[in-house]
Formats: sequence, C-alpha cells, structure tokens
Amino acid sequence: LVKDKNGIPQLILRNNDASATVSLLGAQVISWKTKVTGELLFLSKKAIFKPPNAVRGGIPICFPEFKTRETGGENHGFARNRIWVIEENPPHLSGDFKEKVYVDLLLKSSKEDAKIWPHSFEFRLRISLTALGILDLTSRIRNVDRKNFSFCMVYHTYLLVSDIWEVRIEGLETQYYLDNLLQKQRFTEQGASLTFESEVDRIYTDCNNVVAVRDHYKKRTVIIRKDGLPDIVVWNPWIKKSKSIADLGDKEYQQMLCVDGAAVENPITLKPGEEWKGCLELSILLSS
Ligand code: TA6
Repeated sequence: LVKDKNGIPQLILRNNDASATVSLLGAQVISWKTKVTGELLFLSKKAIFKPPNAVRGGIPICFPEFKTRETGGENHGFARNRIWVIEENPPHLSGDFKEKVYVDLLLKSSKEDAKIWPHSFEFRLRISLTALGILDLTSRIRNVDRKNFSFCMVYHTYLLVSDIWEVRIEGLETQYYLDNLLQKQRFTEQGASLTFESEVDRIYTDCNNVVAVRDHYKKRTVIIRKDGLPDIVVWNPWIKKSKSIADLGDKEYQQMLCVDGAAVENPITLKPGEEWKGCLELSILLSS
C-alpha cells in the first residue's frame, strides 16, 4: 500500500510485465499497463483525488445509480466517492484465480449514505490481473436488508486512445441504443463500426457481451467482455461539453473514450439475502 498526496491508500497489482493501480477512493482502477502497450487507461491531468470528488479517469464504479435516478444524491451514485476497505477473507468466489494476482475490496452501507439511499448492502469487488495483462473486475452486490432494493451499476471505463478520430468500436452494429443527447430516443446502430466525430452519449441496451475498441494509430485493440451486465454506455464529451467539465482538460477528450459495461436501463432488483454478480474483462490484442 502506498498513499497518494491526499493520504488515500493506493495499491499496485503486478503480474509478470503487467500492472494495475487501484485507489481505495472508489475502489477505482486508475492505471492498467503492460510492458508492450504502456498505459491503457485514461486519467485526466486535472483529476482530483480528494473525497467527495470522483477521480476523472480509470474505471469509476458507479452504484447505486447512474445519473441521479431516484434520490437526487451524488451523480452516478456515491460508491465512487467513498473510501473502500480491503477484505482479507471474502466469501468464496467461484472461478480460477490461481495464476492471477488480485485484491478484494468492500463497501458497506453506512448511516450517512442511508440518508440518500436507504438500503443495507454489501458491495464486494475483486480486481484481478493475469500474467498476460488481462484485467478482470467482478462485482458482487448483496442485499442485507429486510426489503427489496433496486440499483444500477456501471464500470465507467475511460480508455486511453491515441486520437479519437483513429478509433472505432466493433460489435455494436445492429444493436439498439438510447441516445442521451436526443432525450433517450431509441435507434438501431447502422454502421459496420462506431466512429467518432462529435459528442456521443448512448446506452446500447441488452447488447452483445463482447466489443472491440480498435485503435488504428496505436495498432492495438482492447477487447471488452461483460457478463451479467446487459448494457454498454459509450461516451465522449467532445469540444463543448469538455469545456464545462472542471476536472477535464479542454483537449483531453481527444485521448479518451468511455465504453462501459453497465446495468443501467433496467435496474437490478434484489430480494433480502440475494446477491447479484457482474463482471468486466479487459484484454489486449496487438496488430502489426
Ligand atoms: O453516459 C455517460 C455519462 O453519464 C455522461 O452523460 C457524462 O455526464 C459522463 O457520464 C460523466 O459523468 P461524470 O459524473 O463522471 O462527470
């Protein structure tokens, strides 16, 4: 464990030539690197590492809301603004973790947060890294309350790209989406791949579990696999919106693209004692 300049603990997972840095503020992965590729996640030069701010970049964990759905609480939920704890002995998680380096983090409901979201929960996140640099995030959310609750959960994944003009997303063709820039009107993706030349803010609903983000200039593709998460949110703020975001440089939109595994369009409902699981896996393909 190391501490950042505001005293918030960070830890680094290392496996072979790959590494991932995790801040306990938000249980947020803020760096993901391999020797061959260098950094793969975007982190704003203006990012603020001080609660209650969320860190602009990496993979913020958005829970229990995306936007302010019902409570008028913090945008995209409070989980990304809280300090999580390391859990030494979490309940058993199925899967093969033998060759992986991982950490388990935990966020529990608090009296303070119950004022904006009055439900008792336990949110466990395992972040793991393989020797080939595959980054895997598994969320388990448990209802420890006496009544049902519903939530949204998003891995708000800021990928670092060479130049937004050089990037395309494959795997979303023919999929339905809601356009947040057009009052959530519903469309079908028409293109063979998704490219960028203006602001984009969409929710692809109940869509494919695998998409590829191809970066022509960097000659690499990030493969995003989701499991248990029906939707994918795609966001780039472009020029005008970027200027209104205090912790994002005016031109930084050119180097970032958010492609988020998400459960957002239809909130997940858990009965007392039930647990939900949602996974995100990020891997890299290099082209010559
Ligand atoms: O769909 C992605 C989105 O909700 C955008 O509308 C945009 O506001 C973005 O997330 C970032 O939100 P944030 O609260 O992190 O500034």
